[in-house]
Amino acid sequence: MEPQKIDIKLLETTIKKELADARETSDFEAILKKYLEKETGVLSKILRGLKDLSEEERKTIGPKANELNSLIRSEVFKASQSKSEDNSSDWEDITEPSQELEVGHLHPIALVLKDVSRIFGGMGFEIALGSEIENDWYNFDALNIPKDHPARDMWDTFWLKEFRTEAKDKLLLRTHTSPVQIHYMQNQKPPLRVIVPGRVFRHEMTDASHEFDFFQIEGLMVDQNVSVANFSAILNEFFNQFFGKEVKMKLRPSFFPFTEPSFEVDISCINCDGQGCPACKQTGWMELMGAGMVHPNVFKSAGIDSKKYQGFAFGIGLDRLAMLKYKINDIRLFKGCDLRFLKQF
Ligand code: FA5
Repeated sequence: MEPQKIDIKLLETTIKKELADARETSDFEAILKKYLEKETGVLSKILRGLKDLSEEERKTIGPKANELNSLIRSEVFKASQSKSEDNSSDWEDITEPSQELEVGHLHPIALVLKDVSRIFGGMGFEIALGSEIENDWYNFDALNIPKDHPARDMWDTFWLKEFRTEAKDKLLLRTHTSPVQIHYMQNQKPPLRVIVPGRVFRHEMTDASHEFDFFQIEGLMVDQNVSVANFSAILNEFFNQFFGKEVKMKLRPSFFPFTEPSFEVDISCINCDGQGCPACKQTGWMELMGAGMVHPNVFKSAGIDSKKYQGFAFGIGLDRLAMLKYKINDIRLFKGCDLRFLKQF
C-alpha cells in the first residue's frame, strides 16, 4: 500500500466503524493487529512511509494517521480495562451468606480451671503457681516423706539428671502440686487460703483414667481453729456450684504422709445421682481427690507453728473433674489434638 494512494478519510471511517462494532477482546486484538502490528499493520506502514511523502501530503495524512494510532490504542486499552473490571466484579451480592470465621476457643481443661478458680475465688481463696521442675526436698522431704521412705513409691517419679550446684538436691518433675504448699507457707503468713493449679508428672502407664502428665489443683487453708468440718463445708459448696446441683460427699480414711488424718473424698455419681451406673461401677460414688489435715511436720518444714495453727489441704485431679463435668470416658482425649473432640467445647 503506497502512502500517497491512501484515502485517509476512508481509513478513518473504516477504523471507527470496526471499533464501534467490536465486542469481544478478540475483536479489539484483531483491530490492533490489522492496523498497528509493527511490520504488517496498515497504520504502521503509513506512519513508516510518511518520510517519503510530499510535504503537503505529510501535513494531511501524518496528523490523521497519528490520531488514528492513538484512537486504536486507547480503545483497545479501554476495552481491556472494562473486561478486567467485569471479571473482578465490584458488584456484591449482599444477600450472600458471609464466609464463616473460625474462632478459637478454650480447651476443656482450661474451661474447668476457669470455673474452679472462680468458685474458690468467691470463697476467698487466692491462686498461686509453682515450678514444674522441683527438687526432692520440696516434692518429698518437706512433705514428711524422707529419703528412702517407702511412701515415695506412691509417686513414680521422673528424675532429672542435673543436680543443683549449691544444695546438691536431686531435681525431678513434680509428681503433685503439694510442694507449692511449702513454698507458699514459707512466703506468706497465716491465715492462708490458696489454690494451686498446675501440671504434674508421673512415670506411669496411661489408660482411660490415668495420664503420665496431668493437672491437679492443690488447696490449702491455714488458720486458727480450722477443722475437718470447715473442709467438708467448703468442698461441698465447691462441688454443688461446679456441677450445678446438690452433690453428696463422703470422706474415707486414707493415708498421705503430709496429712493427719488423711482421707479420700468421694462424691455421689454425677451420672446417676448415686443410683448406680457403669460410670461409678454401680457403687453410686466417685473417687475424686486426696485430702487431710496438714501434718505438724509439714508446718515445721514451712516454719509455721503447728500449736497455733491448723489447716486442711487437698489435691484434686483437674482432668478427672473435666471428665465428670463433660462426661468424657477417656482422659487421653484431652491431649489427643483431635479437632472433632475439641470443637465440642
Ligand atoms: C496426691 O497427689 C496428693 N498430693 C493429694 C493431696 C494433697 C492429699 C493435699 C492430701 C493433701 P493422689 O496421688 O491421690 O494424691 O492424686 C490426687 C488426685 O489426682 C487423684 O484423686 C486423681 O483425681 C488425680 N490423679 C492421680 N493420678 C492420676 C493420673 N495418673 N492421671 C490423672 N489423674 C490422676
